[in-house]
Amino acid sequence: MARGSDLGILKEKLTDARAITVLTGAGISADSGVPTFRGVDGLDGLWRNYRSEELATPEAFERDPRLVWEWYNWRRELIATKQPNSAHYAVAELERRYPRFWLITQNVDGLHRAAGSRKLSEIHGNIWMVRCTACRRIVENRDVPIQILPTCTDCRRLVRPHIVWFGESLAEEDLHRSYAALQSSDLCLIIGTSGVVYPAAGFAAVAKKAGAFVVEINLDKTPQSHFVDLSIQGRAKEVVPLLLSGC
Ligand code: BV8
Ligand code: ZN
Repeated sequence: MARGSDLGILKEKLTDARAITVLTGAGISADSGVPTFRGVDGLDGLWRNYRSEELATPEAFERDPRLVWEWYNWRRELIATKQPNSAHYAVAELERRYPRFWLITQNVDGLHRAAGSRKLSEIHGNIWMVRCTACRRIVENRDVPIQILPTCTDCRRLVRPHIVWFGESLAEEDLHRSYAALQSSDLCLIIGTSGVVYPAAGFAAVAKKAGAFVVEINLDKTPQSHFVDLSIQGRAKEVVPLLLSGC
């Protein structure tokens, strides 16, 4: 559980902070019942024993778009019944309290937006958005279940999830916005991520190099725990709301 002294240090940093950047991963949505990727109850292996790195690739979609859509449909059905938790709401509240604030999330579940966050980059996309494989038209689609090989409302060609797959680059705008925030913040909070997938796994180093005080809030230690200025172990829904009192 989070040590009082660590929380004390973090609250001090929050009091002095002028610009805050938050990076989140699947761990912040775990308390809402959304499976994380790795870890015992992780996504990997949960659906027909496939690992996300096998299905979340352009090659897998090329090979078998029906299989990939069945997997995303299964995740959409799972996420559709989930609500943001107190950690998502606390992050949205930090956005209201700090004029210079940006949220970078790796999560495609849309729960940050549902909690009221607006100053955010969903760097790996959003599971409720689809993109046409022909005319690249991007539209919101909240059908549950979704038609298994959904087509474009414009040109009727096959659409794909508007999500960044392994081997695909992030959107230039998201990369630019994320680096600008990381390089201009004096406090960076890294919440619920195992720090394995790049380029997001390199963001803590970017913030630290720019002089930010970097704090990790995570259930378990991560490859970054030795690197950050403060590593707090605990559940996001318990620790993150504590940051609001006294700052
Ligand atoms: C790219 C959308 C240019 C899909 C995702 C450098 C070195 C090595 C490899 C690479 C590299 N650069 C690029 C690569 C390749 C690759 C990569 O990083 N591979 C990894 C596996 C080594 N990266 C890419 O392909 C990226 N593109 O770089 O393009 C390029 C291309 C090719 C080659 C060079 C350059 C694109 C990556 C994006 C892929 N898409 N998601 C979908 O969701 O369907 S990634 C996906 O996995 C998530 O978005 C997230 O990013 C990642 C999962 O990580 P986490 O969110 O952290 O989740 P995880 O389960 O791992 O951990 C949860 C943590 O929470 C745990 O620590 C746990 O302890 C904690 N926790 C659990 N419960 C709680 C909690 N904490 C608090 N409270 C709780 N209750
Ligand atoms: Zn189209």
